[in-house]
Amino acid sequence: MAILLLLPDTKAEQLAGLLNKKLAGEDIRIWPETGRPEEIDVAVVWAHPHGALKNLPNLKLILSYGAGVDHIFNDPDLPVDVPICRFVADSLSRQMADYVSGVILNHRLRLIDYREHQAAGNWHPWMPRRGNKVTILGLGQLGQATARQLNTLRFDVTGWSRTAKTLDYCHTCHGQDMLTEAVCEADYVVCLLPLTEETRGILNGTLFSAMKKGAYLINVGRGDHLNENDLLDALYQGHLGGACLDVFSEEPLPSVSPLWRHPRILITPHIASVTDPENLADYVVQSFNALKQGSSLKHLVDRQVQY
Ligand code: NDP
Ligand code: OXD
Repeated sequence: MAILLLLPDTKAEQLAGLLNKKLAGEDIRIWPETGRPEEIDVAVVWAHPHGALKNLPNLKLILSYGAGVDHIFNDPDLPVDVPICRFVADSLSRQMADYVSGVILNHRLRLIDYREHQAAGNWHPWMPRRGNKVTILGLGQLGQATARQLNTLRFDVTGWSRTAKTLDYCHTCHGQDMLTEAVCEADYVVCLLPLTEETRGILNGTLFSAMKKGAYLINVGRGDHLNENDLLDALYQGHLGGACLDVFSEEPLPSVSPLWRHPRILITPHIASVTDPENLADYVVQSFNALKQGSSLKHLVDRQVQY
């Protein structure tokens, strides 16, 4: 059984080093040094070259290097019957909850505004912003961890999902019919949805009009959830108060993008929650062993709904 790593940058070498220790004696290969394609059973992928998986005739499992799997479904030649599993870890949930809480507290306390005042030597105290209602679009692994943390910080949290849920730390609603209701009273709207056919472009002018004047948007889902021009319009018209964006349709964000220079947009380079290679290696080992032993795989993706 061989594991093929199809990962960008230095991720493949790093993961191969860890797997060679944790799975001593197993056959770990780094794309494009595939060797005999029929020997590959497992592929660990992040934004892999399209078509690369279809040439692996005995592939039994595709593992995503991250929580999102939209990069896998983007491949028009994705093998149709190979199970896909995605990375789920406490470290990812914790980082995301910290990031979103940090952005909200930063905005609420106006820390960025004070930094500008500091540069001008301007002593000017403000009261913290009052709004404490947060709506999280997406109540999965990351959305729930974020909702739980914001609840402990005494925010009033609402979560929106595809299917109904009852949670003791946030109000819940679900389905397209309840989207307006979910966002209309929020001071902060956080997108923690997976990118699917249903969610692409969901952060658009219609949603922004349903949001309260002055509300703040945080997009940590995917760049293609957001219509950037609609966001710029909503900010220009003074309807939205500001936005924090961690993900973009094109990454790195091109230097010509007007988002870079907007005074009410905070940009971070897709770092809200980063895969820890050590945790990921443990997950690959666990999945590889489950496959070998014929036991059930964890964090299987439902191809019907694409997450
Ligand atoms: P999960 O699959 O655990 O949760 C997805 C949530 O979205 C679920 O609550 C699901 O509803 C909901 N959802 C899906 N489709 C719809 C829909 N059409 N309408 C309403 N709700 C919907 O994902 P994670 O929480 O693990 O991750 C979410 C996303 O975060 C990833 O897909 C990725 O894009 C992004 N991400 C970003 C990172 C960053 O650094 N910026 C890092 C990691 C992930 P239900 O519960 O009913 O199924
Ligand atoms: C992920 C990401 O999906 O880093 O894990 O965006």
